[in-house]
Amino acid sequence: MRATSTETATPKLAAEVAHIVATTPVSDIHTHLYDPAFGPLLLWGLDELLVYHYLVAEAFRYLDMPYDTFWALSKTQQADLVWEKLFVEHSPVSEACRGVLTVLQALGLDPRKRDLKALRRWFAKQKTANYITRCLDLAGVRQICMTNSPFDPVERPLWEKGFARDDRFTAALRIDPLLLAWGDTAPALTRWGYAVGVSLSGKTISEVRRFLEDWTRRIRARYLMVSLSPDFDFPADTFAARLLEQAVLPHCRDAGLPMALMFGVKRQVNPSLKLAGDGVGLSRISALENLCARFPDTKFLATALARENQHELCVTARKFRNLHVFGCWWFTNVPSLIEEITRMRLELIGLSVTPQHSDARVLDQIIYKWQHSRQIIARVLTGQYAALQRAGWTVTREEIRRDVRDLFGGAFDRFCRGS
Ligand code: RAT
Ligand code: ZN
Repeated sequence: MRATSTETATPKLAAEVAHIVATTPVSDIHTHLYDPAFGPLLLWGLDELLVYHYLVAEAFRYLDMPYDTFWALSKTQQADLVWEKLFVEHSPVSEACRGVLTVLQALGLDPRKRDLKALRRWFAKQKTANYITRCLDLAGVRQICMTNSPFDPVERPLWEKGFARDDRFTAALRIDPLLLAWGDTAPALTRWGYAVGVSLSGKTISEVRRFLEDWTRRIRARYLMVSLSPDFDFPADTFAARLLEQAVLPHCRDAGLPMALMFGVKRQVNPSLKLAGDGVGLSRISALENLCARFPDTKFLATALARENQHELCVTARKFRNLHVFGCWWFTNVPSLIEEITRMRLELIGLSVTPQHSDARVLDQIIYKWQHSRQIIARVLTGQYAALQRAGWTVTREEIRRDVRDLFGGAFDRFCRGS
């Protein structure tokens, strides 16, 4: 069998890259975590880790109770069941299960006795403020970008009231209801003082823009974002395409902010699973191509959920410098696919990419998501540098540092700044 590039790298090169990747702080550009000022919205701890929807979906493969019976249980009881099914009755080989163990190990806890109660006692003693710092340190994360929705009734009042920001937490303006459920959203905007009608008249469009301006300013958004279903198309005679074209993209251009498009989620293929019930489908990357071509002065961030969309997405990024590809999202956030996708991206678009985000919903998850991804990114990068060595090019330590800084937030920041 032919040796892979990583195997032919010198141990010194491999160790140097691994060290730099392990110690370069990362800016996590998409999470579902919250500034501590949001109190209970910032989830952390063992039970939250166990009832993560990635794990709940897996547990239901072994559970034989009705869905509603599970949902009627307390969080602790749900966590007990997930633990029993996924860690005790079977070995926890899936990525999401292994993640829990990586977190416990990094925190210095030993789960080998399978004693959930003892582990819970340790978590009960932690204080939020210290714990946040501990998780960020262990994960090597310097900044966390939240996902912030003005349409969320729990989140919205705090933004309206205002609070002292923790500067480790930045914001992104999530607008799925605006683009994907306009019929329900228009009345809400009217209630909040924006004079919109259901048909997209000139007045309605300028009021939607005013809404976007207000919220962009209020939360200090770094970008705007939406997750799209596989059938999203552009141009198209849909509210999503028309609102994007007439209101959202002009706003992004004028505010100098990117629009993040996350392609390929099939919402609620199994509603009984609630948050765990979404699936994946193949998207039309041609829609993104059309957007990038039609709006050359607007910046787009994009990721895709389907493995089969990844190559076309990279090729699109080669054609449009107003497009920045990011992350191995959700179902692609497993080692085999991260490795394949990251290598393909480096081979096709070099270092002008942000290879990973965590998508963490529970603070502690940043520890495993980044530890696991860092190992793979280091391996892929080492392989690329080894191939350069064979072509007669050597990279200096400072150049490796520069490259890794770019992958871990530098290229993203530059893209957002437009320089
Ligand atoms: O990764 C997830 O937790 C998903 O449920 C989604 O939130 C997805 O990441 C999204 O942002 O739509
Ligand atoms: Zn997400």
